[in-house]
Amino acid sequence: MTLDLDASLALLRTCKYLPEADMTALCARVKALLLEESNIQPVQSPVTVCGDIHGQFWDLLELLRVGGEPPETGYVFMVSAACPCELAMLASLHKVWAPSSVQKGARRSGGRARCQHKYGNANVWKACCQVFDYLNLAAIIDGRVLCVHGGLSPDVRTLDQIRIIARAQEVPHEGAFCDLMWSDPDDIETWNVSPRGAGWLFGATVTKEFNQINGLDLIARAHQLVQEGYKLMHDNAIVTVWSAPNYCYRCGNVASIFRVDDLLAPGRAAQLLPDEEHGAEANGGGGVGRDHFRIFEAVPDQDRTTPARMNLTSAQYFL
Ligand SMILES: [Mn+2]
Repeated sequence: MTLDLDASLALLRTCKYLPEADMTALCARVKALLLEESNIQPVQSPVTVCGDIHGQFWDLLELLRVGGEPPETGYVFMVSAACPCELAMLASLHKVWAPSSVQKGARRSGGRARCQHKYGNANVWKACCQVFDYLNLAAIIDGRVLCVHGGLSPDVRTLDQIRIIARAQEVPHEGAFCDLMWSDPDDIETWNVSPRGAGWLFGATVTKEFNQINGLDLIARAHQLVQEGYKLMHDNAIVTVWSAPNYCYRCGNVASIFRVDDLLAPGRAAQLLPDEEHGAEANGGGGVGRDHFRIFEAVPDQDRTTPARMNLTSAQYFL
């Protein structure tokens, strides 16, 4: 059968499940595209970078409203914990529709029962798992901004070391692949154990050295709730982007998306005024300021229907 992408996307946007045949066909199509892609998918600016959305489906629609609709706007999603509806939406944005990149960090857990209940079998669940397994590990924008879900690893010094990781598997419990998914920047110099029990805490020296060795201006990552939606750290060498407003519908935070455009290009950074709040005078992504971030809030309760809440129980695992 032929998959009608426009009709499927229209249905998905009402937060309805696709018929099983359409869902598995969509997953197969996305998997075929992902198979051809690098662990670090090259992306050109202008592009909009998004962090965790955690199954807050109606807020994903709000994100697209604020950020611009694909295919006119390209996206990099540094997601984790996708639910089927959200996954299909992201998947259909990914290449099938727009120059988007959706990264690994998405997990298998927490959707099987729903798929089983809805479809009466695990076929959609299995198809989704295959998409999760083939998602990229990272994206790189104009060769200068690395996008990764978590952060850095003591086992990874160069981008080429990321490019040779065997990614077609569930996230391992340790090692470079695991660290890229779950590490966090911290106010330390080098490395420390992570309270998450997976990945590492890494400091400013680590970030700056990694950027210098690999010719990067900036690392964009997600994975940590930020009340203000984004947070620049390590003298603007790394930024956390958080895109789930009022996380779990109780954290009271705003969300952000990060617009990467030619303002980040070499030579343009110096023309920007320093960002007063974050102090952009230092090295790293010196040209990054608050103008690059769009802040948005959660869709009001009355504008969400029940399916959007279906991921709440699985949303708590790690941020
Ligand atoms: Mn996460």
